[in-house]
Amino acid sequence: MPYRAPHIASSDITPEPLYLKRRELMALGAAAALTRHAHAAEPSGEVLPGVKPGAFKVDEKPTSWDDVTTYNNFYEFGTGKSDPAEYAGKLTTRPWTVAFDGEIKKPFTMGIEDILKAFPLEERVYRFRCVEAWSMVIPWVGFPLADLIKRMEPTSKAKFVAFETLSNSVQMPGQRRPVLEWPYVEALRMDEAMNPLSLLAVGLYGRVLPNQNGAPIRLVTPWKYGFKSIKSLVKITLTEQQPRTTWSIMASKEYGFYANVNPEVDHPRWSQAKERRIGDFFKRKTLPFNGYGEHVAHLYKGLDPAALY
Ligand SMILES: Nc1nc2c(c(=O)[nH]1)N[C@H]1C(S)=C(S)[C@@H](COP(=O)(O)O)O[C@H]1N2
Ligand SMILES: [Mo]
Repeated sequence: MPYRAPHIASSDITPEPLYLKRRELMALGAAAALTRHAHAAEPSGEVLPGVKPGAFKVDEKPTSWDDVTTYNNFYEFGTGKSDPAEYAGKLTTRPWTVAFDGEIKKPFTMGIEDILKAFPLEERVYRFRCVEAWSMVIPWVGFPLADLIKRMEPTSKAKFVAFETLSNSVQMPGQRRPVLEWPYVEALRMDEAMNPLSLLAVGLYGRVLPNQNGAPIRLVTPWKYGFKSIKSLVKITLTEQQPRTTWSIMASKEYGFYANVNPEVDHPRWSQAKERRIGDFFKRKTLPFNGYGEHVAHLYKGLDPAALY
């Protein structure tokens, strides 16, 4: 039987009678959600000091703290949407060290506290579109990836930026199962990484990033599908060759290197034309580059758009 990647939009594969049942269930779920939101949790956790308003802020209602922190993809803690919130408490994020190496002047490491001191933090409210056709609006706290890359002092051979998540099957029980090849790895082309939109996030809603969202530091590239936004980073490497990336290793026909949000290029198993904004009932149209085309479309001039999924 051919391998079926676990990234599945269930409404697109469920047979019709079951789907109708699901819709009834969803109506019940919506009623439950209303009750839940009547006393919805306020943002919690340690407040990050000195956060300035940032350059990019979409004028759309942010997704609730509850939804952003309980509906997650973080397969190191299980493949269910509630698994990361349930199990990521085991992750130890202090002390935490990130290694910088590859095509740079001299390899070095930095502790998370020093990273927080070295880079001024700003808030950016970004749209976030998962390849599974759901989306959120998230008020991140972080700093531009470009600032960190400048500090790495790239050599002239540095063409790509590779990212690696922590490898620790004691703290990350999902890594005991071969759901993906571990550790999770992702990468950007150097000009994508240097684009002002590329963010290293350390917080949410003005608070320290919850573990389930990729503490203590994760990438956010809002014009790309969510899987590019790799969590809990321990290593950043500049390379000359295009690095391997987790989802393209897993299912190369379904997930490419660029992973730019494109409503016109369907996933082989479902449409990417629309998305469900978490918290909304009706679907909305997905925008090219997730609405960030004016900032990033120039990066892909001359490349076949179908090759950019
Ligand atoms: N290490 C790691 N990073 C990851 C993932 C993962 O499973 N492991 N899932 C990706 C996917 S598919 C999405 S949609 C986003 C989800 O981020 P969020 O839970 O903060 O919304 O994280 C991405 N980064
Ligand atoms: Mo995703």
